[in-house]
Amino acid sequence: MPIHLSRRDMLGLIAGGGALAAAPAWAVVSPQAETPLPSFTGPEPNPYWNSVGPYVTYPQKVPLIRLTDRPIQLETPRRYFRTAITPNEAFYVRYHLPDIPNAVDLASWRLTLEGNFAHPLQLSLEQLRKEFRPVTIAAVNQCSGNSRSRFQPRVPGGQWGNGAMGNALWTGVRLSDVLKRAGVQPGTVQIQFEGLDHGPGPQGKGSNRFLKSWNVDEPILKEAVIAYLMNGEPLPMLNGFPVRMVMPGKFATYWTKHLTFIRALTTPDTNFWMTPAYQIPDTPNGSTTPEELKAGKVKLVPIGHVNMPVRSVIVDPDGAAPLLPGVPATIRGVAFSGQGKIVKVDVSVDDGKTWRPARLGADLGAHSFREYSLVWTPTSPGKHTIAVRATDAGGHVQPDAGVWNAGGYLWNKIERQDVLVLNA
Ligand SMILES: Nc1nc2c(c(=O)[nH]1)N[C@H]1C(S)=C(S)[C@@H](COP(=O)(O)O)O[C@H]1N2
Ligand SMILES: [Mo]
Repeated sequence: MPIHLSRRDMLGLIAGGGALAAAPAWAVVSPQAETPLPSFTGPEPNPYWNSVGPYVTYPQKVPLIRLTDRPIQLETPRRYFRTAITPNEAFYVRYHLPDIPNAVDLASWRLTLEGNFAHPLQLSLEQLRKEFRPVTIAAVNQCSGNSRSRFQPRVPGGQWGNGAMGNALWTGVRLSDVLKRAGVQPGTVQIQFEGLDHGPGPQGKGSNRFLKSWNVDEPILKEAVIAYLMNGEPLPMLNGFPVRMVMPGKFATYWTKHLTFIRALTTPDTNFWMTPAYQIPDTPNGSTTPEELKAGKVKLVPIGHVNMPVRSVIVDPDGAAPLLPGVPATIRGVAFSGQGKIVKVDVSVDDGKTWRPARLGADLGAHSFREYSLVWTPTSPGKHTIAVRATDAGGHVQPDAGVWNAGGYLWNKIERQDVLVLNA
């Protein structure tokens, strides 16, 4: 049975109440989960928007598309991207280690700041809420490997469709305020983040804790938020209850869930999850070729060196039903960028030959999803290919070529959707 927590239970918890006494019961598996799945999901001739796994219900979640169970990886179905804010219960889930908390006792839980600080701290959730100024920001959390199933040639790793992303209003405290109170001492080179999950990672790599670190002078540390609310509610357990890091503009691998340890390090972090994992080619767009890689010509850097490239997705029409000539259809979806707010979204109904500007939805801030829409009244019957192309304030425009790198990261090629228009 899934965990059922009423909103009151959760609000009670966040007010500093007792344990989250949830049964460690896990997935409710739908019958089709045992059926073998196709191993190839795209991109040609007809890509699936999502990955092809079964719909499975986990605690506090609507049915999501399961890639793996240990560690848990769940993708958000396409229809939830019609709106700029992704509902908590539909927000995707990604872990690296199998042993994850399904209960956190807030009476004893503390955010611990240790290492090279002048005043090591142990902060309760109550203290975080009361003793630091709250801030709220809309920001997209996107997995580095979102859309990895589109890569050609294909690369190992979770074969995500486009749904390893979500946008929420995150409320919490500035990391910099907490660091200031602890007093980062001279000699600190990096700040490290760790959550409550553990368990064997890739064999023999010392990867049994998911550790991520930033250089101490990295500007993102000034913007980062330690979030205790997601869309105004306590975070779902699977999205990092009680607090998680929010690193606006950066890929989600740095958005540590169940954040419990912040360390001031005096030597750089070389753990598996910093290197070799989550490294990208130090090339324009992080792109390379299998040949260059094999020849050992490619310098790799942590994916934290870059912000998320501009991209957009088509949600409607989804090609499931034909359109009718003379009947208006709304083309819509969301666009976002880690490199400046979305200023323009263009739509094509002729496979990218000609473009027209879409209407943009509300501006929720530079790091948010932005809705776009365009009403199209098809006139000629037959197959039509819709394409969507976003532009950000930094002048970056989505490319019409896919990147390639061994991690399957940074996908932002212009998306297409085929639709059939019937005879009148
Ligand atoms: N504690 C912890 N935090 C983590 C991870 C993890 O495995 N453990 N994975 C990271 C990665 S790679 C991603 S894509 C996001 C996923 O966030 P979500 O599960 O809330 O969607 O969490 C990040 N934070
Ligand atoms: Mo990720």
